[in-house]
Amino acid sequence: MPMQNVRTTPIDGQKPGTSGLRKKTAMFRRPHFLENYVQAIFDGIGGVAGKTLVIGGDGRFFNDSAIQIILRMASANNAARCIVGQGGILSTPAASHLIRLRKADGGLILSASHNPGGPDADFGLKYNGPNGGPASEAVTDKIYERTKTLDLYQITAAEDVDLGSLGEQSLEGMTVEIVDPVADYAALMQTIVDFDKIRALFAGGFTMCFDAMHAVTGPYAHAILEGVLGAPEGTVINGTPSPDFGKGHPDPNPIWAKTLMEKMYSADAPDFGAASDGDGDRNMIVGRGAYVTPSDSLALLTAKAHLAPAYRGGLAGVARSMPTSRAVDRVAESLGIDCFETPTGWKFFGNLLDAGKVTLCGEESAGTGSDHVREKDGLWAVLLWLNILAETQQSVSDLMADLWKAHGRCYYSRYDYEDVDSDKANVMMDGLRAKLASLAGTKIGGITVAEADEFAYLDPVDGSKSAGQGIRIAFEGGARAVFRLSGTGTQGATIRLYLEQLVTDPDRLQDDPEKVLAAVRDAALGVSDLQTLTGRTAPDVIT
Ligand code: VG1
Ligand code: CO
Repeated sequence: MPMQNVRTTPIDGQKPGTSGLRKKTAMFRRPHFLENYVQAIFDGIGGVAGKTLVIGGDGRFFNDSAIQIILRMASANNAARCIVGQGGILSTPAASHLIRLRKADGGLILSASHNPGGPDADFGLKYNGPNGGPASEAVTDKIYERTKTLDLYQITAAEDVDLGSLGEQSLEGMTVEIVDPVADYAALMQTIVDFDKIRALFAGGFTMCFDAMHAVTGPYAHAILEGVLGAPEGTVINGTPSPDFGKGHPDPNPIWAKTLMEKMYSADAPDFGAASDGDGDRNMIVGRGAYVTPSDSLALLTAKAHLAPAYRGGLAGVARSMPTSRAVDRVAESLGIDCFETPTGWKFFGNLLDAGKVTLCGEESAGTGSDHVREKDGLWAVLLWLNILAETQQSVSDLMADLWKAHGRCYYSRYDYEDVDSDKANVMMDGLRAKLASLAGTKIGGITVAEADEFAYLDPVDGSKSAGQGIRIAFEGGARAVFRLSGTGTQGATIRLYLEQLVTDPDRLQDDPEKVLAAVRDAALGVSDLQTLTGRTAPDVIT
């Protein structure tokens, strides 16, 4: 039956960013927009004839309709099989795992992650390769090139697939297999962390609050934390995925996960708090009255991972994205293992993980992961923390205090200036770029620049190069400022300013981050002229 070739014309602006293509939902719903992009993915990876694809998303508005379109296109392009999460749901790490487990040829993940969802909010689509990880730049470049020449896409005119029924169905000769989105992922987690230890922890009265932020981790957290691990019912809050995330912003940071933060800083705070984002790949960790920055969380997990069964033999190495604080570098050094610095975005960790050079990796944006999948993994990070808490019987704040005592503390903060006029943002970045060569040795506000450059990455595995990955200015005395433009926004430009100050003085390990970072903040604003050039006197979000 009816396979249609639909004539189309190239659509501008289909260039994948840090993590796939993200646009306003309304844009994705325009005639041919989704179809063009999906056909460009299929063509860009050399066609899907005879291939197996994993498909699922974070359940946001348009998730299910988009999946129906993708399935009809996969069928028309002669794919052999599509494995789809029931109800169209798969968290990003669960999708990555399924691709690997089922030896699929790749997968399509429908999500705009931490961006809000709904008809007036954001939507996104990302292709992951056979290793389960986000496509490399070489592949996304091919996909983008194809979007510029596309004049035809293929789609069948079949009925909708029933996404609710587990098992196999046929769509014009292609097999559609609907699977439980949680089962395989939960089984994988049991092979990594010590479930018995964590079960005993909860049985002993340990309390926790996990905020799923109305997003995809709800079903996973209910099943694993409250189901298998025996945490009391009510441990998981906001645990039912909704198409607009309860009209919230599913971004696990102290600003957007305000309810959880208030709880954790109240008199009857539980022992442990955590949150995850829209598609389940990010995590926020907070102890009783003790927020842990994602950079510090990566450092702590690196120091203590050996307490979990999967990492008992030690870590091959670790990696962090460039703007992530250098706390993990110090832990890696003390362990005698390599620490790699990569550009922002999980796609740059894939080669290092595949080559066995690193076991753990992470980003300042609340992403942590390991070689168990090829995506960052929110719930995994929470489970690894639980394993460590169970083994050490220490509180979160004591664990952090010990870490800082041993390695010094990297005070850290990120300022986001959102929806800035793109031209103005570029003028600021260009201005900084022009100054870089002459900055070393100059004194800005009371601190002296040690070195300044624009980060470029040479992949040690395949030799590929990625230039223009952010401007970094290191100061004498352990401060650093990084500037980059976001690659996930859907409106204007977002300037990210990352601030860091290393303190090793044992008497200054419990200070107010804002005060400690004041000097480097002033220096960064001074050298970039950010406020004058963009007209912004304050960031929209500070995390
Ligand atoms: C942001 C973060 C980056 C992360 C990316 C995708 O990118 O800074 O660390 O990998 O989002 O995360 P950018 O280009 O906006 O800074 V997610 O959870 O949106 O898949
Ligand atoms: Co995400």
